[in-house]
Amino acid sequence: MSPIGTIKSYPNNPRVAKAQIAAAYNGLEFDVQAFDLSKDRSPEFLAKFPLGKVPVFESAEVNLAESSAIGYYAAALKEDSALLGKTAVDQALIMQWVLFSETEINTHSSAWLLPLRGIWPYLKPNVDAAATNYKRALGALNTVLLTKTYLVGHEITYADIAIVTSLIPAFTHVLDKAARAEFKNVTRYFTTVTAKPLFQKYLGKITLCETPLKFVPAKKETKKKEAAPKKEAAPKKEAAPKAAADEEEAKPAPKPKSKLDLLPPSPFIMDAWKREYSNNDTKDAIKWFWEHFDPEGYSIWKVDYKYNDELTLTFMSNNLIGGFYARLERAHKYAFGSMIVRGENNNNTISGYFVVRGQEVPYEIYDAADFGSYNFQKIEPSQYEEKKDEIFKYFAWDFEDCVDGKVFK
Ligand SMILES: N[C@@H](CCC(=O)N[C@@H](CS)C(=O)NCC(=O)O)C(=O)O
Repeated sequence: MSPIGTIKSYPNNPRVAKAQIAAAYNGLEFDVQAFDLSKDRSPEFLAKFPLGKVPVFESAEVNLAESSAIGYYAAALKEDSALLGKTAVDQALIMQWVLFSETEINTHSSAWLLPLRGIWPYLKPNVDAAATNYKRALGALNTVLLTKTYLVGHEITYADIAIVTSLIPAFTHVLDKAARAEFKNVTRYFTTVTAKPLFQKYLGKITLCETPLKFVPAKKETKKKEAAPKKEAAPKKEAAPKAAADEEEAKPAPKPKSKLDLLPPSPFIMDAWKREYSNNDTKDAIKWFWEHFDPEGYSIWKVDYKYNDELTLTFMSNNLIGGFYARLERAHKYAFGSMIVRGENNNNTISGYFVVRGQEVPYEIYDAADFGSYNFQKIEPSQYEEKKDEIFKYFAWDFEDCVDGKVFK
């Protein structure tokens, strides 16, 4: 079967999945082409699609923007498609839910989640209002779904495809178990519909949110310290950490005493390592590291971002690292980390290594709002030898595909 036309978008966009699922229910498919918002918005593209947003659809017959219209087109291509309802009542109800998915779900979902993900600026009253509005919509949906398996009639329609795909960002990033219990009819509906083969085919495995994303404002001092070295400027060129904070900076709030201060003293001095790393070539610094490292007083962790498949532009991925570090204010004394962005726009990952005081991920790290988005895997001393080369490469940003990164000191 030849595709009905081409959709352009960045990868893993639920708005694209919406159109693909609608097409698949009618035995149709799209050709999907990767689109890089940072460089593909050519004058020709903007002449066809003046809003300049994706997804867009192109075919010999029509050019369309707005994902709901693209999905609708695929649903309407088959005469009498069950997706669009047989009666005027069902057709109107389906339109009601498609509009609801855009105005009451997608709009509030973006305003709630994009600031938490570091993609939009964070303004607390706006984010709080978006969360409230979103939950109001979810509450209404929950009431309707008390007595229904599907939104219109007794089988899947385009209403379900539009609503379920619009729910994905919140179900994966902020609606944890407790929140899902509040909206249990919506949760049952979401899990039932996403388990259907054609949904699974285009949505892949959906991991429901365990720890909701939270925002903790960056402190002035942290922002200054986190200034990232460019790829060309090796991390070692950064200034050594200062012993005392600048007088001009705001005084941090009194810090709670850390359990880590009660650990037996360690011969490995974190500040000495940071100075060594900052002032020397990483090849030399790493020798110092292994000569002085104390595996009883400290531990080493491989860190991977959990949602690498959702990353888009590499500069945004690097901003996420900055956002994570900004929330580790209390960990500076006890941790060192180097996290890098590897790959290219729309196909990149965030990963790195952390060295931390003690044998567990300490409170100073796991309490950070973004901690839930990262997987921390401990490297046992028996694995050090085998991992030495990789650890060096992460500290030195010495990977062919390394595009950017940030060092936590
Ligand atoms: N209602 C539109 C929303 C499209 C949209 O917001 N696209 C975003 C990416 S998900 C975009 O292209 N943003 C780029 C920009 O705002 O310039 C749809 O469903 O297609």
